[in-house]
Amino acid sequence: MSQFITVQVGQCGNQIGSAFWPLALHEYGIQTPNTGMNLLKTQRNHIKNISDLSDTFDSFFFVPDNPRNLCFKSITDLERAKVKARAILIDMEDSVVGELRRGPIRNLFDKTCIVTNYPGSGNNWAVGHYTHAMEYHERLEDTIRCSVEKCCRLHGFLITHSLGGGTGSGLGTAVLKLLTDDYPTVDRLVSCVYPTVAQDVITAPYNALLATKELVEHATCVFPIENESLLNICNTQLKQKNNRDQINYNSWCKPFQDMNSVVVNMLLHLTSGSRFAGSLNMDMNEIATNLVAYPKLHYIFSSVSPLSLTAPTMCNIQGTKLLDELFVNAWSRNNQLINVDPLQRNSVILSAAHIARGNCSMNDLKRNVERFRRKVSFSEWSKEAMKIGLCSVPPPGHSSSLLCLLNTSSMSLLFENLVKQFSKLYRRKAHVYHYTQVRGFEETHFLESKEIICDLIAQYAELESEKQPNISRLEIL
Ligand SMILES: Nc1nc2c(ncn2[C@@H]2O[C@H](COP(=O)(O)OP(=O)(O)OP(=O)(O)O)[C@@H](O)[C@H]2O)c(=O)[nH]1
Ligand SMILES: [Mg+2]
Repeated sequence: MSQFITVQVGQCGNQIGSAFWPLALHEYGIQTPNTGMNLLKTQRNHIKNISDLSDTFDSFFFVPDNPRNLCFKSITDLERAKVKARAILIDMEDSVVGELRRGPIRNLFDKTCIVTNYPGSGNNWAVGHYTHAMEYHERLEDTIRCSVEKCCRLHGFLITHSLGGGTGSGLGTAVLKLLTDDYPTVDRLVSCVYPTVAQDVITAPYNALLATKELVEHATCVFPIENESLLNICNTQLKQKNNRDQINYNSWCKPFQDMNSVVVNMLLHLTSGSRFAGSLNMDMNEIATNLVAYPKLHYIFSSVSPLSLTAPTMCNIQGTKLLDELFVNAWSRNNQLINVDPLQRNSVILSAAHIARGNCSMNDLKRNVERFRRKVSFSEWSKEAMKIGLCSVPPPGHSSSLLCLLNTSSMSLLFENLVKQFSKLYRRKAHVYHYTQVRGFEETHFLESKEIICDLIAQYAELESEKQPNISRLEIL
């Protein structure tokens, strides 16, 4: 089984990490205190079917001496065996990482894999990318090397961060560059949170634009997430629970814990085929090869079904109709982690993947994939470009689930909005001096970044213009 090292950077990256580790443990039937997740019995039943747990557990966790016949049921068992998460925690302020350090899973983190400072990067990409990256370069290199040395089948780095602030976006992309230089053959899989249009960080358009240029140049695959989409998901879930009157989340009142759980479920699903055995599993290395046709067009749309927030409730999906509904939901706007529309008239799909977990047969997958093919337009050369995966172990609390991944030209909208928000600020050179006074940063960085993103927009437009006319309609005529 492949191994992954998660690199969580900045407040958002570490808050996603705080949600990630309890849920990851839960996937292996291990309960963590104070998480409200009590579905161990059902999950243990699945785990019983996994022939070699030590192998699958090894993907996210380092077990010294890796004894045979592992039987971890609680955090205490893990502590006794000195198990450590394959995680690197980086933040230039200490609050979120400090909470993890004091929390119930504190002993899961190797102290040498924590890099913090005070008081942060002040929402300034340049401070994170130059000032902190220069100061911490050696320390970061050593920390990463120590984690890599504990892996024997390292497949990828899983990077989580936001692009709106200074540390996640600036230092996060400096770490990405470092990984490219030091480990060019190891995948760099990035899940990054794009800020909402109603900004909670005024300089977010600058930070997001500068970081996006780095992601385009250095990541293997990017799974962009928009806070606006996460908010919609949370509000829809609330509506379904009839709690609507009590709270209505908006850009100013964000339920980060719930929002982050949606991201974590996507990441756990994404890596499930590399962590659990199964003849129809889709490994992470297949994802990059199959979904990325051109190196820079590596932004991948994702949507998941069913959606679950902090505490999953057992949801047993059985029968063809309900399984088909799982697919319909995954294709609906309500379940998308990013607000672009792959079904819109002009957009083309360059490649697609459907990964199912749990109680879903090959026939179910094939039937639904055919339905999907009729709904969307593929580019002329990618009509058959549909990858499917089937992992036998479902996520905790569900009997089956689905992740839909698309490389779609509709991603262009994300970049167009980014350029629009950036230009609004940059036209008046507002806040620019904060960046130019940072050693290493040149004002030309802004326009270079914009140019690279505009080039992506042009590439997507070219692919859309190559779209073939609808042959079946012409034949009827
Ligand atoms: N989804 C999600 N978004 C978050 C979370 N925390 C912060 N954000 C968003 O991330 C952006 C701010 O980035 P942060 O991660 O707080 O900043 P940072 O990387 O710590 O950088 P500095 O604080 O400037 O050093 C804003 O758009 C926030 O709405 C979180 O836990 N989840
Ligand atoms: Mg911060």
